[in-house]
Amino acid sequence: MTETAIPEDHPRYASLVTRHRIEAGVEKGITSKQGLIAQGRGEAFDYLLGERTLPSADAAARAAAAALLAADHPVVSVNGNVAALAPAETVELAEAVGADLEVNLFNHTDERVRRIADHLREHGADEVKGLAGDGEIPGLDHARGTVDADGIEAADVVVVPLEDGDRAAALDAMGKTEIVIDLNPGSRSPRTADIPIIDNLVRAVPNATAHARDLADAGTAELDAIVADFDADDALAAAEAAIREGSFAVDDPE
Ligand code: PTJ
Repeated sequence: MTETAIPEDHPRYASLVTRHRIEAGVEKGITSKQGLIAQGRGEAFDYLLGERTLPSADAAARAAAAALLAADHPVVSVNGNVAALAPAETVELAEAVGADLEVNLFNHTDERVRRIADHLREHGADEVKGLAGDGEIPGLDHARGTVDADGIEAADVVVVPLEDGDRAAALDAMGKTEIVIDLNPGSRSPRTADIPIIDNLVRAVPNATAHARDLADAGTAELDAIVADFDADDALAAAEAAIREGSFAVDDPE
């Protein structure tokens, strides 16, 4: 079934569309096969969260927008799942906050970096970093630690959606402000993040963009206050509580 053939009134429409996008991403050579597994894990957590943006995740998206707008050199990192699920929305977020886009892969191949960069350009990006590979994240092996010297290596604030725990920890050790989007509040990467957004990427990215547009005229003091008011531990605890105490309200006819 193609994305357009999925009936919009299907009760699992949003979930089916995201599955289809990941599948198409694998076929196009931009998403790794492991991306299919990551998607399944994410879906399970989204189901437990009620497939909605929690108020705590909305507050995190606002804090993320504020941190990005206040940054000197923000970068949005893009992997194979992000490129497949929300390419245009990711480009829009980067534009709204003045961030660079950089392809940075867990399962790195130059070919996939090139394909993802092309895919992002097809969805409106001008410049996409990640092809130079002349910088590094110290403490990781070569493939996973390779970044652009004038991109992630030089960034002060980095958005790392669906990141693996090792790299999140290594970026943290470099002193960067990390914004992680991940549906699992128990995963190491959101636990390492300064701003964990426990939400589905397909909801979190446009939500952060909407907050960024809303805050476009805010001064540095206001942006800093929004970031300072955000409490990462509270956000993680709120998501965990929603999972543990939630009911199976989502109707799944399959
Ligand atoms: O394209 P590459 O080579 O960089 O590989 C990307 C993946 C995602 C395959 C790689 O980083 C990986 O294997 O990640 P993990 O360790 O499986 O972690 C993925 C995390 O993302 C898990 O905690 C999932 O719950 C979460 N996740 C999956 N889909 C979504 C998500 N979080 C937010 N939105 C989603 N749509």
